[in-house]
Amino acid sequence: MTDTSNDISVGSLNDLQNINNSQRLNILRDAFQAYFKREPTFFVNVPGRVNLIGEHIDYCGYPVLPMAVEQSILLAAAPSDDRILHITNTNERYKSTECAVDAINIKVPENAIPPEWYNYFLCGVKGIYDELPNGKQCGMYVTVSGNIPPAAGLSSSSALVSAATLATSFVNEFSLNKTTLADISAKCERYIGTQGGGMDQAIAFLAVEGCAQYIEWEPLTATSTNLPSNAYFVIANSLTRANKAATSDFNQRVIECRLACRILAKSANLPWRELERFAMLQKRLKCSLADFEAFADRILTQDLYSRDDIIGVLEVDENEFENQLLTPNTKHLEKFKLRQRAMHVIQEALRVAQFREVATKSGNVEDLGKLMRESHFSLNELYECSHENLNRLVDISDRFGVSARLTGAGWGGCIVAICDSLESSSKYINELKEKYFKHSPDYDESDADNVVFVTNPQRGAAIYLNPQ
Ligand code: ADP
Ligand code: NG1
Repeated sequence: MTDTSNDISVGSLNDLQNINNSQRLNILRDAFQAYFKREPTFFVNVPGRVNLIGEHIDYCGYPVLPMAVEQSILLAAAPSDDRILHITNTNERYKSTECAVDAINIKVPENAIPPEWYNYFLCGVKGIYDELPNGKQCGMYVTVSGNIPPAAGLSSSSALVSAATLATSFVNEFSLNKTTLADISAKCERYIGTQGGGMDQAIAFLAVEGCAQYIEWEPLTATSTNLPSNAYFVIANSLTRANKAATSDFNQRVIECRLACRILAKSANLPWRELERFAMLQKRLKCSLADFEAFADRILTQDLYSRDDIIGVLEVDENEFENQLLTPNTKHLEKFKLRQRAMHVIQEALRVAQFREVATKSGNVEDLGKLMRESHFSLNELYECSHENLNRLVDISDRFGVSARLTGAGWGGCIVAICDSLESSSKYINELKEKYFKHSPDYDESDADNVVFVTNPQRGAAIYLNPQ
């Protein structure tokens, strides 16, 4: 079933049984009934995603190419008339909580401690409440069941935020289309502290079964992109977790890109305070990506910029620098790598364009693999967001003749690899098991299919009604 309309699809429980294993659905339903002593009135399913190429460029305004994966956040819900959010999880590692609708307080993490899981849910709720007139917010009973590996670059957090946004809009009878929900979900996930670009929430809502999506910004659009029929994408989880909200690594990269962009804009005599995304600046300069790269290469000459260097170039005072140009969790930074980050972003944007061209024209898997390999190299060297375990997985793949790259934010998490047949993908998976997973203390063979697997593009978020 393809769903290309901008309206959220509302299906039946039968439809949901077809896309989810019934055991998972039964466990969720039983958990909801046992906890709340009532039936859920509806379910929401939101997929995780794998980004094929275009890493760390969404927040710079450049297009990306993700697809939705089979793993999802599935939740059961019903409206409550006590104006309280009752939030539970089928996994007992995630503690239950309650929160009055007018007392939502999202806890932004400090000192490398990841936020409690329900803060992501509350981000989504708040995102919708912000749009509703005061006093109109309805409460909800919710039980969440997730099987996207958390903190692994497959976007478990955004699937959770997006599921909360969708469930909250539904119980409040506040009908929104997919692009609006994706925009709201991207904005409200920033309440957790990370300055993401919107790719995860966009694919969560706009994914179409059977194809990847070419996602562009301002305005948000998703164009279905067919992948070569002999291309098989394998995801392998390094089993190294990286919670993005617990450290300043992610926001540091966002800030470095914004500062680099502002310095380029100032050097071009443009109103640099209005220009924080490379793509906006490139548009203002009316130049090609290749010319923009040459411009950045000419202006951003230092390997390392100090605070004083940047303050001097931008002619701002310490106060404006710290309070307008940094985020709360990047105020401590002393050194910035502007040149390297800019080069990665512009070159990665070029690779996305080339990947899309190859995918839709010649369909040559080897050429696609080469671009993925270059992407990983750049993420490791210029963007410094890889991890030794991701590099090991990519090296093992390379030696086996398979191209792979880290996917998602990095610093741990998953790689995505491209194989040219189903047979070669299963040989490759065996190779990874032999050379990597069997040596990993965190590998549980009984869970192998969730750790290293072939993935196919799935549909986006949907609501499923439970007949009463
Ligand atoms: P990812 O790359 O998976 O999006 P993040 O670090 O951004 O990684 O977010 C991971 C966090 O999302 C987890 O630490 C947890 O708080 C939350 N999360 C993910 N999956 C679930 C789930 N099934 N139930 C509850 N919370 C979840
Ligand atoms: P993950 O891997 O889900 O943390 C993050 C950002 C994306 C994008 C990628 C890197 C969030 C919610 N997501 O993804 O917007 O920038 O990193 O390409 O911040």
